[in-house]
Amino acid sequence: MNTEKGFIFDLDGVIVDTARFHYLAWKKAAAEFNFELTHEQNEQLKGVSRVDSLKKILNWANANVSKEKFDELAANKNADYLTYVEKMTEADILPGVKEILAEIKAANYPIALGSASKNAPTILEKVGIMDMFDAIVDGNSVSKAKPDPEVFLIAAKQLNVAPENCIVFEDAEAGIAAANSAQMISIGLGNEQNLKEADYNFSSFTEITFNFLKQLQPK
Ligand code: B16
Ligand code: MG
Repeated sequence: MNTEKGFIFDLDGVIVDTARFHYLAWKKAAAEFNFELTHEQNEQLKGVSRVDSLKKILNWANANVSKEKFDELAANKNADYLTYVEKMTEADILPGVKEILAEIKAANYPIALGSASKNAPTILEKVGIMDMFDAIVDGNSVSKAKPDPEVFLIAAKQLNVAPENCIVFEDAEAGIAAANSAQMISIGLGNEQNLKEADYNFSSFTEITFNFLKQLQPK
């Protein structure tokens, strides 16, 4: 393995577009306490853990629920979300992702997943790219959510690559903040306006060449 560099991929919004499924499922959950979740609010839930997402929604709704109801809302939301995940296939992988993963792998650099999602392994299996990853660090293995750098630091450790030599792909502001505070090279994917703190910005993997990634140096 060439540990001069390591590559860490976020999942939702980077490898697959599951934000729309989260939105549909949260919308249904919020309707239970008569709150209409907007698209703009959903944007703020990107990269945020399930529990913290529900806390934010309840806060926006000015709603208070018991611990039991909170757990029930979160469980129902996840069950609903999984009905969408169940239908995912390889075709749901975002453009350019498989190509870049293959090039990184062919050059023998290690690859990790660094996601807030507890459903990450299920999703990677569904879309058929689990075997591309040397390490999976997800919502099941971290105690501190992004923007804390924990998820990416654990990933770097598992890849046996120094944090400053890791390159992180992220679509969320909290994820870019986490990568920067881990001293890693951050690449923002998607709306540049929301990801101003990223070291580099691209709208999609189809714009990123392997040569560009290969020449990146620690900041
Ligand atoms: P789950 P990422 C994040 O994944 C999503 O962006 C966020 O919207 C979601 O609430 C979170 O995972 C938790 O997901 O309910 O599946 O555990 O972008 O960090 O890959
Ligand atoms: Mg994301």
